[in-house]
Amino acid sequence: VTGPRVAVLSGGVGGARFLHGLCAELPARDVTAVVNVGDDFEPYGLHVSPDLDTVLYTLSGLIDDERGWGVAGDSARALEQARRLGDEAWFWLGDVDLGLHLARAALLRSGAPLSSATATLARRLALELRLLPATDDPLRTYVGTDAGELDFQTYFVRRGQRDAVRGVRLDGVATARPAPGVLDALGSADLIVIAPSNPLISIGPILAVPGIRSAVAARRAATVAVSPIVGGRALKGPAAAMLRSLGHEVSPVGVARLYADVCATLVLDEVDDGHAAAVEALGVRAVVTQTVMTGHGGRRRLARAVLEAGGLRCPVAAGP
Ligand code: FO1
Repeated sequence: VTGPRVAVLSGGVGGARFLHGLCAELPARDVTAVVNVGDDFEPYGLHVSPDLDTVLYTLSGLIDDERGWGVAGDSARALEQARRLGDEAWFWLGDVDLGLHLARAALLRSGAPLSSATATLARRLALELRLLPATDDPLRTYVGTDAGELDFQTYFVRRGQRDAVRGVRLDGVATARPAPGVLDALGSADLIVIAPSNPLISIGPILAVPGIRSAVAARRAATVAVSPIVGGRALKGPAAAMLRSLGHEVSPVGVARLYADVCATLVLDEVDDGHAAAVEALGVRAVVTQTVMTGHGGRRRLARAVLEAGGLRCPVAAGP
């Protein structure tokens, strides 16, 4: 017997935490995550896929919950040695995380596309959800700033998000193809969820892969988005500043405008109750609930609220 199938478009921390709650509410094998790869980066000759790895580490319990990325308690002996040997090593890769990257590098070098390397890593970490990169093709986010155009990790990590964002360019997007399984998952899901991730640099690059936005739009009635903006702020990351500097309203209304063609429902936080009418005026149903994922209970609560907003009842008894 299979339960409802859910496909989730996800970036890093917010999406991973939502997926963690969802996989406690539904059998994880019925969940497919379609994950942003625009942040991917090749330091030290390795392929780092931060959003995929944040999902892998969050769902396997290895995550450093405070930072939201990397492995809890990881050491940095390899990186320190690289620095002693003259490498700037500004991108932090812990020793345990480095181990995952060595395994991924071996899989990719043997000819596996990113999607099958990811499936292998997920299986080896005993994850049951289906974890898909949005695309196997190179798609890289570049950020236009007053200091020039920067690759995403130079903007995000090296320069600490200090530059005002004037534009976002997705290199390679025109020829990127959805990874195997993505369009099938979107077409056959009972519910599609757009996780509370940055609409511009996490969800944007997924929807921009030719074929994905139209596949979600074709399932608009079955798609529920969760606003990552709560009370005029992003819970994590630069979404608020980025929306503002690119001329979007920093509220669930601004989010609803970006998603109005792909989702029929937006879940927004109680503190934004006053925005519900303006969201609905855009033709998007507003569901108001507590969206802040405090602790594992908060992740599960949000997952249940989203399943309910999507018209699905949870087969698993409501937990804490
Ligand atoms: N974020 C940082 O702020 N500094 C880092 O040195 C850093 C290293 C890193 C390594 C692996 C990984 O999976 C994520 C890492 N992140 C780091 C986070 C990452 O850059 C961002 O969280 C995402 O790209 C934004 O979604």
